[in-house]
Amino acid sequence: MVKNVADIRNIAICGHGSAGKTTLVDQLLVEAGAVKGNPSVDAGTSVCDFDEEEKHHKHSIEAALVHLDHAGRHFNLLDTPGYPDLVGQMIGALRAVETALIAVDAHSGIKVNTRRAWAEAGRAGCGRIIVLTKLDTDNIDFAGLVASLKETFGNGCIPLNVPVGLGESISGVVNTLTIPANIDGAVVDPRPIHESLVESIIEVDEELMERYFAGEMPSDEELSQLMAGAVAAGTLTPIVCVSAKKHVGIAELLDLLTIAALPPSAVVRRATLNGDEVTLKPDASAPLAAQVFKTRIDPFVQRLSFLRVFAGTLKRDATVHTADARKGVKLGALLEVQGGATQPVDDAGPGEIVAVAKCEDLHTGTTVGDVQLPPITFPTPMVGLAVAPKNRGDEAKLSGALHKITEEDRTIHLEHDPETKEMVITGMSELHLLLTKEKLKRRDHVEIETHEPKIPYRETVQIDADGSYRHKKQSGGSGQFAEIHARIYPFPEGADPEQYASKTRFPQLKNLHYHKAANFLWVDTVVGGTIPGNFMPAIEKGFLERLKTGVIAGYPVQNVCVEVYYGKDHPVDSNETAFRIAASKVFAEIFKKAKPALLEPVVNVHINVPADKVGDVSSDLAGRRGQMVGMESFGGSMTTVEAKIPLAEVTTYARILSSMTGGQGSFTMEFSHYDVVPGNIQQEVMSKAKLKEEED
Ligand SMILES: Nc1nc2c(ncn2[C@@H]2O[C@H](COP(=O)(O)OP(=O)(O)O)[C@@H](O)[C@H]2O)c(=O)[nH]1
Ligand SMILES: [Mg+2]
Repeated sequence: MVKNVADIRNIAICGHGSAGKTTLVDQLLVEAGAVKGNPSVDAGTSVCDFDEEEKHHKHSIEAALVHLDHAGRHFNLLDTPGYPDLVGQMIGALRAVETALIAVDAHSGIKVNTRRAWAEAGRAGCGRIIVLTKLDTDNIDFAGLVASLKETFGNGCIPLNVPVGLGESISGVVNTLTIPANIDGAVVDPRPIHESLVESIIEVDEELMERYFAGEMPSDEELSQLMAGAVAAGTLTPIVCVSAKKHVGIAELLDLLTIAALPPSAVVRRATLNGDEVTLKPDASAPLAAQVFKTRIDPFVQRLSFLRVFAGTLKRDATVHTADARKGVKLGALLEVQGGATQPVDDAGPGEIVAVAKCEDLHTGTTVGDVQLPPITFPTPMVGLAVAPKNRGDEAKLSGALHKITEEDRTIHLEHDPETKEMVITGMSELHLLLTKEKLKRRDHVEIETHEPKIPYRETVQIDADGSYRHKKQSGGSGQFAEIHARIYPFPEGADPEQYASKTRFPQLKNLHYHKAANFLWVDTVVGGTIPGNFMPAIEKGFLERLKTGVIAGYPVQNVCVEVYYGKDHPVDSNETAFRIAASKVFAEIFKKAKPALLEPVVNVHINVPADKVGDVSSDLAGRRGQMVGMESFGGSMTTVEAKIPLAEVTTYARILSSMTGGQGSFTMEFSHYDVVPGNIQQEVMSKAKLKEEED
């Protein structure tokens, strides 16, 4: 039997690492009677951190799904890892829920990943609730914390309860919606909070607002009913207080989630059907629309695909339609998931989250049903490592294991470098790659060797140049002959190829060919058939080969335009191979003349550090060719420094930052743009490439 969609609440628990998210979820399960015993992250008995890697590291690595029932509601909770490098797990989880419960450690306050969670939740259209955790720890400035939350995330951030006692002496919480008679020991007065709470809630109901300003107080009942609407609209971001360790505020949090978390119908889900946009109805009898938001590959049950149903009903053993597979996909069993445990179910209706085992046709992002849900966009990883198995003969095993990992983690990319014949894995950071390496060893039993992170440089030109190449070969019977004259130009990023290749620039323009991925344009302005038109495809082939292998240091070429304007052929000896070779050679020839340069990726970094370390961090950044963009402080003792910096300078930044800040700093980075590498560094990269060539 499918569950009543109005009773379902799907919540992702997000926020910075070590904020106490997993401990909180464990305690919510205990409170609701969904699990027995007293699970603990530290003891390795957590319901959510059940994976071997997680037990080993004592923190979450993957998003974990659990469920509980409370006050007539069915809650699905997705506990996500808090490390910025593992943000892919959070992004997938947010697709499956309507509410993000953002954990903020009351002791250390807002951190980089708190803001990331806030932003990603907003992008996913989720309502946001903040939970202040670890209120039993020392040195907590409750009022200051609330003020900094308001400052950072807006005035809608209002406590739904306040602690009674702080630190060791915390003994409970006092509700600010229904204020009890006895408020002794509350760390701040709940009454003024009540007022702003009421005002933020009634903002979503005009009639109530009129009554309120006419002097009539809405009832607590009325306010409770509107609360989820206010969270959905963003006029209210409830702040709820807990100490999971002391099990304080847990029952109250469950009650508050019951009224403040969004039901599935509160988030409008759009999809496309045959190119038209449609709105999905969370109706069990509607056509099926579900999406895989996470894939887990388990040593025992093998592949588990986690699906969120948005419309219609998913049935066990059904054959379903997916956009990627041409034929129907047979599903097999449906599983209800409680951490590491699963239980078969017959069906899953709108709002529900289930897993499907061993279905190779389902991948993270796959839509199940006739419609197409928007893809889940994961950040592009930037830090690469060349990998090889430690034991010769493990190549196939390694390649299989790596494919599994890229299925599970969309922020790990895998490439074969055609140049070096190496396998390169790219991840979010050095730490992320290290976790991957450990997983390969422990789970898949393959040990790997890695080389220094590889920077994805690009080659380009900075001025125009002109040149020619004659390919001539006499071998036995027929020979080979082709001659090409060409010019090269820097082709700006974002330029429109049609506009660029105008008749004013190229009066004899016959044809243009544009390759978007490399931003490469080439034009044919040959007059009088000095190169017969039928060789043009071979010339293009030669260019494209050269584009991939580069000219000066073995990196792909981008942002150039080549004009082929003259040539010669031979009635017998000219053939496609000859023109292909000549094209590749003339390309290298003119490229070298055109002031070639290396381009390097530059990343945007947000670095969160204790305020007294800002000086150290910024002078270190300057030494790494970094450019400060700004600085922000959100109350508390932490400051966020924003900078642009070449990727090559930050491949091991996690380690550097940690030693500079005694482990208190954290950072996120994302790709910004490509920029020209300074001359001395270019020389270094080029001579390394040369050495490599000589070795081979
Ligand atoms: N003092 C205190 N410690 C806590 C509390 N909640 C969690 N912790 C500890 O903080 C550490 C990180 O907790 P965990 O739940 O794994 O955090 P997560 O990374 O946000 O999932 C563990 O050592 C927990 O025992 C709390 O309420 N009070
Ligand atoms: Mg955790």
